[in-house]
Amino acid sequence: MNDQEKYLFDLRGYLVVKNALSSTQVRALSDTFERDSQALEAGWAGSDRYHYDPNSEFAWSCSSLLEYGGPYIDLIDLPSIVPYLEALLGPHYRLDHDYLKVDRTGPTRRPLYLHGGGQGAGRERDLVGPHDGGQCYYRYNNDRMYNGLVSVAFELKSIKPGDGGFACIAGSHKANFGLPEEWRFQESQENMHECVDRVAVDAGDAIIFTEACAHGTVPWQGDKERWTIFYKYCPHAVAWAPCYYNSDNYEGLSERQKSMLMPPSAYGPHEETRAIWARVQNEQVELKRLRVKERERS
Ligand SMILES: O=C(O)CCC(=O)C(=O)O
Repeated sequence: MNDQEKYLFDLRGYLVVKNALSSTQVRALSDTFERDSQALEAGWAGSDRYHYDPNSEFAWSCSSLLEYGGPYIDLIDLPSIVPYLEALLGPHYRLDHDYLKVDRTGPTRRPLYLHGGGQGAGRERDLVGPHDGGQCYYRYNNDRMYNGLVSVAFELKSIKPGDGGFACIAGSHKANFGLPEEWRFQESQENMHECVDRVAVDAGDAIIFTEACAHGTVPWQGDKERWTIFYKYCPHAVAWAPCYYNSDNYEGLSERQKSMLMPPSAYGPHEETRAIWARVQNEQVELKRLRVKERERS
């Protein structure tokens, strides 16, 4: 992350990384999603943080884009994004949750709902974390930036000005006053306040933003659809999703990717913590084995 990018991120709370994905990656990610007809129809895949299937075999493990494997595993620790995450979160951080959403016109079109907004300004009206105890922060000290939650939005299709998509109030990650409530919700683009920046990007670009910046989705009115993959990262000591990853559930992870999927703790990817979670994960394997046996018996 160069000095210009640091300046802009600190000033505005977001940054566009051009060509974060190659065209081959965009195609592979899109083709994989397209084959999942149920998710395509729903316009949604992955875990966010509320979607938990109580019939799931694994404790904590809500569905995740990582189950698609291949190009979705590569996104966890993507070389074009790593320098930004290191500058914004420090050398160690974890992937907290992921999802893919489709924005389209028609009855499923989402209204603008601005959320986030510096220094806990959103308070209980805030979607990011009404009980986060101030963890949705942005601050700068000791010559570096600190963030409670950083989102990487990978755009799989180009977004023209006026289509809709990501929007934010640039600079609001440092705001001291709460967002005026009358600007928070809008059903259509016409009534959005002019202080809301709309961000047009090309397929393969990534928008990196701090969740402390008041942000949301502009109601879609493009001719085509918007397909966006979100990977959300936080310091090791912080957790947003109530469901954690279990790295045993996914194939072909590097050691670094495994450490980024570890459940939260201030120790991070420390030897002791690894040992604790390795034991928990082994017990999950045993639990699964016993469940299958029980099912076969009954
Ligand atoms: O549609 C977008 O890019 C914004 C998504 C959003 O509001 C979020 O990730 O919290």
